[in-house]
Amino acid sequence: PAGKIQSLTEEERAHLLPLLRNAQWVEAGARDAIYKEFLFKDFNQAFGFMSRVALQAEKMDHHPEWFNVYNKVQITLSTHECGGLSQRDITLATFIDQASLM
Ligand code: H2B
Repeated sequence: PAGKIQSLTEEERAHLLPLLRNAQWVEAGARDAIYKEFLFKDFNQAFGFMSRVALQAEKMDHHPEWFNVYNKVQITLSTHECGGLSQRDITLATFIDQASLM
């Protein structure tokens, strides 16, 4: 990947975090990260979702931290390279929300 990944600026956060909160993403406790829980009908639906996200994560070279039990998927997004939230997390969160509706 070309260039250093920058953490979101205060201005970007002020704009983006309310939009993410509207979509049920929350700031993840002590870390500069965002978190959301997804519930599906069953494991098959949950794993189909995870498969779509996994393919996109590989394309982006940006990967979720996630935990799955049956129909529940808990996801945390942050960028290791900048030690916090970057535009990549916002892009992946937007994809994940779309993928959860398919
Ligand atoms: N995923 C996330 N969420 N943050 C990163 O900083 C990151 C990643 N870096 N996936 C990538 C892979 C890096 O480790 C590899 C070597 O490109």
